[in-house]
Amino acid sequence: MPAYDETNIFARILRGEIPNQTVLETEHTLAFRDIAPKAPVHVLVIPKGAYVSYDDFAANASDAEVLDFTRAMARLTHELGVDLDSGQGYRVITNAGVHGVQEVPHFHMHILGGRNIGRMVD
Ligand code: D5M
Repeated sequence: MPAYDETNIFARILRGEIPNQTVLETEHTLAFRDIAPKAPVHVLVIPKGAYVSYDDFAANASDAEVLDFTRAMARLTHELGVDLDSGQGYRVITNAGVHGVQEVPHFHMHILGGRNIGRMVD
């Protein structure tokens, strides 16, 4: 696992050094609008802890952090109006490392919705 880079942009957001459009904040989780949205709904969900990737988070975060993050995701899909009860639906993705083309080395999930996201093809 690469060392966590404290200078990455999401670490700076968490430290309050740069602004963000917060959608939800809980004890261990922050969700904010993506700066370059790929869909009408495009929200990034990050743990407040210093984790590089999904595998880092899943292996090393506390149960409380994992539960808080997971429940925040479900709350967000509902509050953003894209959960299955809305009749719409959404896509959740995370990019990791070189092949995943991860730009920001702080674990994050993308929630995409508000239109048909299409098939996952290259
Ligand atoms: O992509 C990282 C995502 O983070 C990409 O969709 C742009 C977004 N981004 C980058 N900087 C910001 C700021 N300052 N606010 C909000 N969103 C931002 P990935 O390839 O998943 O690492």
